[in-house]
Amino acid sequence: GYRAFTPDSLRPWLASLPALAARLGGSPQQWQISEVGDGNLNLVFLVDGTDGGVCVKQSLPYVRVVGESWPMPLERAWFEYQHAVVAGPHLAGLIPAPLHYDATLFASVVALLRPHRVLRGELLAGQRYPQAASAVAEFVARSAVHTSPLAQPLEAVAGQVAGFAANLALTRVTAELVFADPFEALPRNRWTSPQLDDTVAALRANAPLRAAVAELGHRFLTRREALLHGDLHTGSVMVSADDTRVIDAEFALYGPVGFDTGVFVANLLMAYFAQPGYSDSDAAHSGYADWLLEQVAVFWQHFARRYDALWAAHASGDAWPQRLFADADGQAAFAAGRARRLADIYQDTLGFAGAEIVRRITGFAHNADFERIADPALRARCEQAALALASELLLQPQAFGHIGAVLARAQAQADH
Ligand code: SR1
Ligand code: MG
Repeated sequence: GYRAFTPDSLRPWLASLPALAARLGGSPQQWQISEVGDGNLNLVFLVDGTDGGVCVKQSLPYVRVVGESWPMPLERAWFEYQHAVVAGPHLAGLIPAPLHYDATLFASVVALLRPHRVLRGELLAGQRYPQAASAVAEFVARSAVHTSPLAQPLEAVAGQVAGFAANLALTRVTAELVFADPFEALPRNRWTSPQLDDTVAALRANAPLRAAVAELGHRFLTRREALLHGDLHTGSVMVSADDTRVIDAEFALYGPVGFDTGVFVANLLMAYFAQPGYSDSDAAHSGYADWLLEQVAVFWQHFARRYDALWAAHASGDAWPQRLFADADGQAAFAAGRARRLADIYQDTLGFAGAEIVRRITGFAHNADFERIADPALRARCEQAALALASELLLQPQAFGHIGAVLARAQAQADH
């Protein structure tokens, strides 16, 4: 039956699996095992053997940071593994290789990423990873095309849509924490600076803003465009100097592509808005805030270019809908159709980014970017600037005709 691992109980379990034991090498007593889970939900063990390493992630039957009072079904580990099975073949070099899944222990094993570190921590430390934003964009673009009817037979997509629709517990978490809770007086909402009380009250009282979030929530739950990561924040990305991997796809679902792009854009923007809180760091004096903002454009432009190219590359296949454009005369119409679709994803990206910023500052699950700013007044100013941009993204996404307009507005709000 299920039991939560400890480093001591994990060792014999790994030793009983020949392929994993061989990968680790040496004797089990030589393996270095540490539990490093710092997310909201799970246990995460890093295991270094003499020859290689693995990472073991196991579901707990509750939300880790809350405890047993917030039960959470164990199956989320299965959906993360299924994401690697379904999307993994299209994501070579962008996710860790899946190695094993145990359906009784709700534990998955993937290749250990060394010397990678979590992108969020690296951005907090003022480090630059010039390839990270485009690698994450590549991850989203490949997922968006290859898991959708643009590249797959309808029958295959329908089976996957149905399979991931069962990832209900985590889909509900997102639906509630992003698209509902921040706008209600609930005990699990919090904001860390009393200076935000009036701002939060104004957000909650803003009827057009509530309507915009409700519309986005509806889209999140009803648009089955492609297989999403579902929680693509900067803590879901591991980086080294020359390699970037997306991890933690336990929230995977079929949904609107703009949700993944929006969440990542929001988290880059929040790293940017938090910068005044780190004004003593070396990075603050070397244009680091500007570099962070540039990464938003790098991310969006890479995504848009690759989504368009990957879709166009399937034009000669029999997947829907490009069959209509297969003849030479249809090429201009095909290109125009792709541009319209990208414009649609762009608008979604802005709205979902706004919703993600609001919930990370006023809801249950916060970001270290703001949380680590010790001075409450300074933290509140950073958060208020981010919330001001978020409101604009939610209320007037059509005012941001291109990604440069978002960057300009972010800079204006930060300088305000
Ligand atoms: C109860 S889980 C809270 C949050 O943690 C995850 O990383 C997701 O972002 C979720 O919304
Ligand atoms: Mg996670």
